[in-house]
Amino acid sequence: MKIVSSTNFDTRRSIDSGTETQVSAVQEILLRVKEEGDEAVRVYTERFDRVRLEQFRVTEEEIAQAAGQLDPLVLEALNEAAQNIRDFHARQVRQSWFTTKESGTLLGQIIRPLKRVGLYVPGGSAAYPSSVLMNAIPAQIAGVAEIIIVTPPSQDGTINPAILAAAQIAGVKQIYKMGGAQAIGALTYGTKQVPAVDKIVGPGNIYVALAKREVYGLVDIDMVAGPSEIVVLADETAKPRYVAADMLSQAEHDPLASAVLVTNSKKLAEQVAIEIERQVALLPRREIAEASIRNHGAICLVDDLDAGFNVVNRLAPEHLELLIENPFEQMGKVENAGAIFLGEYSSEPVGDYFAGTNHVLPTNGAARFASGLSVDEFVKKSSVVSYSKQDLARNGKKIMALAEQEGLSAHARAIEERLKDL
Ligand code: HSO
Ligand code: ZN
Repeated sequence: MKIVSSTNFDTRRSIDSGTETQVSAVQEILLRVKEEGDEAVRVYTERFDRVRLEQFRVTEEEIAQAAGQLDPLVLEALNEAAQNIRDFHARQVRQSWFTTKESGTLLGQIIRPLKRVGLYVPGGSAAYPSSVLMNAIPAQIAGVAEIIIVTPPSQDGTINPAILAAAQIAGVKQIYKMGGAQAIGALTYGTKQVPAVDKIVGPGNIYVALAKREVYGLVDIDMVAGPSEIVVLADETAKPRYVAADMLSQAEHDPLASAVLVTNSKKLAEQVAIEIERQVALLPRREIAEASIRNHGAICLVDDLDAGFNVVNRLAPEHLELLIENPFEQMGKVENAGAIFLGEYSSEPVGDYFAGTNHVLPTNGAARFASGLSVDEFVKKSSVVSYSKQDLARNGKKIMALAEQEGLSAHARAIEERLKDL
């Protein structure tokens, strides 16, 4: 693994915005689903997932049977993780508020949940039950009345039991066997079998991402998450074994994932490079992890920790581990990071699966301006004004002046009509 002493390197990747062929294929699928509903979804499911389905909805029996097919420890872990995620996200709930002035005017903000949310869950090897919990539970805590999962079926028309079990634990009962752009179309426009939603969240392949981009505005969407990233900021007190293992934990996600060590210790840098080579060879997903480390991995040697924090803030990583002597004293120096993990027992997978924090986080430098998935993404706010007679009498002329200045005299007149009576 390369050790770079320059602090100029960047891990930012360009965002895949699809080829023209992909974009027009997605547009055509969306249009057909809009016009033909379930029948179009049926045709595309047959073409892409190689199974013909009359009913898309997963039955209650199918959901109920799923848990029994899982290792009991996995089931127990999913249940406990779900509770931790609930506890963490319950603290994010914000209250509606009202404030009254002495003049009698009342202002406020009402927070209401979205009514219906669609959650896309990828199929195949990227079907993560943990992601079902991470997306569904914040929606539920926000008070979303209907959460709908769409996920592509396998060729025999079944759904991965771990996905169904996670959905059941999260309390999601509406699950539809459909994937790709056709599922995004069904959620956006609604079909006889699938109700239209207000927002679509969850990761997917390029077709799903392009379809979400196309329908944005008709429905809301979450951000489009890129490949996983980890930055470890470590000093000489860090254990090279841990640093390497944590970097590889994210490298195994994707050949495009990025794992970076930033350290002021030359010795640690050298030891981690050796450890990564040793550990990567032992991984079942070795090829993926190796490609990630080769193309998007780096060890960055800095003069001191302050220089290290500068690099971290420039990278604005999705995940940041602080494996340094007094992480709490230094944490304030982190300006940009999706999630911060402090101390040697806070290995990133703790957060990926279990601690309760969300693992849907801003990637590709977006931590400069964006945050991880939270309850906030499933609510909307209405502002409230109840203006008093006294305030209108006092401020009516000012409002009229602003309206006239913008050339909007009907606005001014609406105020004037009332001023006549005051
Ligand atoms: N680290 C991934 C989430 C994940 N890890 C799911 C395991 N399963 C992106 O934050
Ligand atoms: Zn992960």
